[in-house]
Amino acid sequence: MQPYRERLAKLEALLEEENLDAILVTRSPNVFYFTGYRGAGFLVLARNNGFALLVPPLEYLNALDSVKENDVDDKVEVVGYQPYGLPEDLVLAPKQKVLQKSLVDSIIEIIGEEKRVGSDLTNLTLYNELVKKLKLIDIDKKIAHMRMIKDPWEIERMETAVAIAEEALQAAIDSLDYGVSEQEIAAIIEYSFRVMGADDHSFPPIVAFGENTVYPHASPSKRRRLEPGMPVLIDLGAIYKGYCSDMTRTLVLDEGPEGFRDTAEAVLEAVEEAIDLAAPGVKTGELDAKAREVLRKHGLAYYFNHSLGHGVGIEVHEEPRVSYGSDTVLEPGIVITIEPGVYIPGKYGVRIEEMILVTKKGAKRLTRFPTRLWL
Ligand SMILES: [Mn+2]
Repeated sequence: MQPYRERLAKLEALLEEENLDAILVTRSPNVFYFTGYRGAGFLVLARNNGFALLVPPLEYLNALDSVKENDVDDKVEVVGYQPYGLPEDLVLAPKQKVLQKSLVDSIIEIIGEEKRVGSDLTNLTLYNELVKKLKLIDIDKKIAHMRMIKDPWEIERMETAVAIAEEALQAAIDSLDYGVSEQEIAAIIEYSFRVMGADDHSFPPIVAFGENTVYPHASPSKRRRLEPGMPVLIDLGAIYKGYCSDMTRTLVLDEGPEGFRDTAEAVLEAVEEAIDLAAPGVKTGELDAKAREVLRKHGLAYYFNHSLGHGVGIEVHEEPRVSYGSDTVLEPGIVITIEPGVYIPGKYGVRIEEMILVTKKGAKRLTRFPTRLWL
């Protein structure tokens, strides 16, 4: 398996297609996608000059190890730059290549001036510097599109990230008891992630009790403690070898608040109908419309105040959007979440989030944890 050679070849192809002199990849999820390198630094592809991984001195050894481990050390040259006035004779590695220049000047040295450069640049300060010397062309969407279709090995990593999240969710549910705080449950999730081999969380876990469930992105509180009648909403995701999971469950330990059960059943119906519809050729906006249609039938669509879902991969939120009017056409290899929610102000919120993989035949669920967690 040599995934990174294939990906570097995709970047070379993009250089030709867009008639560019160079490509400058600045966002770390994109640098990771093309090289497997995780750390500060930019990937530069210059016509006639090949690939360079431009890194600050403290990442030099890490970058050297990474290109070797990912079998691209013959294609990608690790180049240091010296932004902080460190000693010129600084020793980073036996055969080091370090430019005694700032980041901007190092980029220009590799690429040259007045070139057509495709980039995913989002840093305004850096843009203002570079645009004086280069013609910059936005290729962020093109890279996002490459990342959208997952390779089988990426899906395997995401399946492991889901399995870790589901074990952590079980540990959290096992610890639920009247009197426990949201923050204590969040801590159990974080601990479980690390013990089970996750790199990290894909976002700080959301644990909400009672009225706190009406905030889709609630922060766990150390003061809010579980009381009888409160619903519990847990939204969590782990990162495994660079790939994210993301899932949500809403549950009750008792009957819950008035109307909770019917609302939860309606949300679950919206999940099921949207997943049933997902297949190659369907637009992501159609999935969102389907979930809204189900909730409207139950008189609950007013309370669904976010998108149905989003792509997941190296980032927990990435292309495609799965929202009102979005027109990305599903293809095999796309991984998205399906997460309708109903948030009734002053009362309670319910969200259920599944992760699905689009296959030739339809949708394959990556999440396996039971969804109906009420009486
Ligand atoms: Mn999500």
